[in-house]
Amino acid sequence: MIFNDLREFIAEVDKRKDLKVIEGADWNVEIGLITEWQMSEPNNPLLLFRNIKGYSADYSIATNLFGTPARTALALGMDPAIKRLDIVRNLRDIFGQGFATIAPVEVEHAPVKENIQTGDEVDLYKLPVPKWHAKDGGRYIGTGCAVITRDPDDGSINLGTYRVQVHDKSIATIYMSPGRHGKNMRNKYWERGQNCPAAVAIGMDPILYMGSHSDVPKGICEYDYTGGFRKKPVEVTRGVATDLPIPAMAEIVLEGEIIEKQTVPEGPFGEWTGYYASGERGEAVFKVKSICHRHQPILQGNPPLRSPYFALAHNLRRSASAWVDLDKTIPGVKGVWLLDDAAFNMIVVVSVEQRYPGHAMQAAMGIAFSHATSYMNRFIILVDEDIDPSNMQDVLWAVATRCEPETDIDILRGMRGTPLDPALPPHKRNIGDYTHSTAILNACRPYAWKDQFPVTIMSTLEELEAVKKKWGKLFATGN
Ligand SMILES: Cc1cc2nc3c(=O)[nH]c(=O)nc-3n(C[C@H](O)[C@H](O)[C@H](O)COP(=O)(O)O)c2cc1C
Ligand SMILES: [Mn+2]
Repeated sequence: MIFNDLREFIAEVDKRKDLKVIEGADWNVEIGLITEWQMSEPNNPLLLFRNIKGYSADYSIATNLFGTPARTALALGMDPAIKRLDIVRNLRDIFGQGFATIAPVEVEHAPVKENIQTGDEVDLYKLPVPKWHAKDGGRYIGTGCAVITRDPDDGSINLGTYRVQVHDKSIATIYMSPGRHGKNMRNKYWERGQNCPAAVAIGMDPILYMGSHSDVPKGICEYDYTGGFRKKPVEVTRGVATDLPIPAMAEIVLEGEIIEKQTVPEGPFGEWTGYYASGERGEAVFKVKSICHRHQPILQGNPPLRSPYFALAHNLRRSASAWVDLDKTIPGVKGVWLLDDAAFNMIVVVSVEQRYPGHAMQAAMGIAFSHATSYMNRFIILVDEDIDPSNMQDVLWAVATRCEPETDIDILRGMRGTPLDPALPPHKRNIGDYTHSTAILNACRPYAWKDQFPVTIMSTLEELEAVKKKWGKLFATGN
């Protein structure tokens, strides 16, 4: 099933009885707290906040959109009953085979333009913008968003999910990390002494959202990527205050210009690492010139939390991309998994069926090299084929019983990092050295004496299935 906008997705989730409506919550931290609490519960529902304190009933906020593997699968057009590692396997197949991109189509019917405010009518506080985490420096309208910019040289369009803070009725900021495509485009305008036109779409169909925060190579527009992935073009319409193509089915779109010489303090913000690590800095003003929104707009909120399921398939998609990279050169890779509870890339597990000396280490080098995992990856854990890399109990058992520290740990230094790294020492931060080290924990049975390694007491899947078949009835619920 492919969703054309956020509402269709929410309606389908509701139909599946996986939606919770919350009335009367406060935009000031409370909605963030409820989201954090719910995300840590098993089988947590999608949250739709209505009648937000101090706001008209016309505005609502949706959070925890992709908080379970089932909703993640649904959003990706897969069977919600699928196992997490199978989502990765499916994505590996999609990425491995490759898909043709499909350009967006410009449409007449653009619900996002149902309500338009320009000039003095612009007031970002008319929207129930949440303060997500207690120590955030302010209210963030952009987390479930896509920032749209055009390259002034070649006219190409980029979409990126960058956090957007509100500072005044028509003043916001967009924080882009070094190297982001949107930032490179913005800087090109500034080098010419011009302001950078930008549009921020908030609330959109799940795959467009995923496209916006995926590592889509430079030169490929995220609209085209999304169209290719969905096998259906994204519908766009000309902007109101800019001539940027904006998603016709988006809930809300802000348009305006990013101005180099005007800055305001941005941050701190609760980040994906689970810390407020990058602090408060000066950031260029995004002067908002128009707000478009649908009737009864739904503000999409994806505040970073310690669970990676705040975004859509971020860790699953990267696991799949790294797996595709490994498959190109290394045989016997049985699975790649970015540990859910370990802040995306920070711990990557690879399961490999060892076929020759050095095979496992070669897989570790692949992870260190892959574009999907070469960033902010502190641990690579290598496990044998009998270990499910997505099962933390399995992985920890393998580390405890097969990784002998003196011989099975290696350290790579000067690896690619970020100012968002909470463990970056002050002396390195001060000189802009954002590198870190990566430990490789080889928890595979040593290849050379693998066959002499003690046999595990675990029963085989077949043995377990057989016993379940014979005795399962006795344990079935209701008996
Ligand atoms: C919820 C969420 C928030 C994000 N916030 C930021 C951000 O504030 N700044 C940033 O540079 N990247 C942020 N990212 C990561 C970028 O969206 C991602 O790296 C994307 O690929 C960038 O697109 P680009 O390569 O076209 O620049 C965020 C991702 C998600 C899912
Ligand atoms: Mn891009």
